[in-house]
Amino acid sequence: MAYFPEVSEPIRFEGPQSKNPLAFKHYNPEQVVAGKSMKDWFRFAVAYWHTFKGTGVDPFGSGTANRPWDVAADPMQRAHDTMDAAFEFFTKLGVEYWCFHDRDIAPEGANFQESCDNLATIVDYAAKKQEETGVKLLWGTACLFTHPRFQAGASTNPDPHVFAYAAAQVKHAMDATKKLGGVGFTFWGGREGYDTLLNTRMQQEREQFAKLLHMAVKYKQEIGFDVQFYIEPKPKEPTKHQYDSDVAACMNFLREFDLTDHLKLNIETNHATLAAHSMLHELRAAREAGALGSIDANAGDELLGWDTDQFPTSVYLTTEIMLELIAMGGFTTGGLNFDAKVRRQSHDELDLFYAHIGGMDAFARGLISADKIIQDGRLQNFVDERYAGWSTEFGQGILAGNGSFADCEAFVLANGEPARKSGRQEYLENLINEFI
Ligand code: XUL
Ligand code: CO
Repeated sequence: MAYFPEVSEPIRFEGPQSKNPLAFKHYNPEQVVAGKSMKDWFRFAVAYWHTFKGTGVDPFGSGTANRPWDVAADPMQRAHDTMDAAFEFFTKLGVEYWCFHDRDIAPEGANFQESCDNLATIVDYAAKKQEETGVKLLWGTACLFTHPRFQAGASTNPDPHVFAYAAAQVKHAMDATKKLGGVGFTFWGGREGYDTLLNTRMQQEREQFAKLLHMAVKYKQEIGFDVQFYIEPKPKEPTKHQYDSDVAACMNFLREFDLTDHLKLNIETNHATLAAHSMLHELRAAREAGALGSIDANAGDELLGWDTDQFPTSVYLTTEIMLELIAMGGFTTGGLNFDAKVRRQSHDELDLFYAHIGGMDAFARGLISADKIIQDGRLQNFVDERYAGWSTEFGQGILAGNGSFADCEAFVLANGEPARKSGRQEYLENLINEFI
């Protein structure tokens, strides 16, 4: 059975003149830009949870979405049907990767063992689908935040019984990811934070989180699973304060608990903005720390202070992202995962295509603009010139750690007042706009 009959063949690139809403206007997978094909730059992935399991429910109303694959009475039948719909969608859209939480793809059973069995059954089915289609797994993860047992957190729970549950669940989610050939595994601390400090031992909870991650490192070595772990910063929601609140907090956490060799970061746009940072800031911070692993591509609403997880459509945003990605030389294990959901009123199946096509086209335009900005060279030259003083013997001496207050004083006495130079922000903003 076809779940997307209106899309009879794979979405094709038709070029910027096309008026076909079911065609790419800019994303041309094999087109080479900045030395690599578009598809290799992006490594697009579809997020199983939003696209196939999202219902459109909000705090004021029930689900609105037509999801004909998620209707059978038997939960395992629904899980199989959903997997069919997912692979039909991946292949028609033309993405190479997908991402999932264990509980997105298989339902909780009556007890832990039954949940594990459900997962194993569906993973076998997904493995077959991957083989048939060539679609691959970008990363897997464990859902440690939906079930009521995790109401006070998973690894950061005051009760070690819940910690044990979370760890056991991660073990099986890692097995599932390995079986599906996943190249990454993500830890988003769903409820790893607090609602109130009045009942919380903050430092102990942070230590508990680190202990779980160390167990995961040990386990991946035990099972010979060559996978890249990611931690995904988010400052709040669902908890008031999440411990891995932004890139800086995550880097501090990883250093404090000796985990920097084992985890990179998965940066999400709407999480960056919730943390009162731009996506550019978070990407820059992670990249310059050598820790940028993967990206959850979405966007927030400028006026809403929660995680709206919208599809990215701003070419300015995608240009900034691609400037960072090009500077990094592209992903190794990571990719652009559309951790984004269609709006509640966009309730039919076609909206899922429009949303992803729009996101992919926005990134294609961002890549092309970013490449032009780099080719043009004026932006880079401006920055190089701005910092030129640090290339002198005096500047280099300070950076090498050989400077002293006495040297600085002598320099000022010899050279007098520093000349001020304009930061030229408006000039640079205009320059960027030349290419967008
Ligand atoms: C939640 C979020 C998650 C993670 C995976 O805000 O981004 O979907 O990406 O658990
Ligand atoms: Co995410």
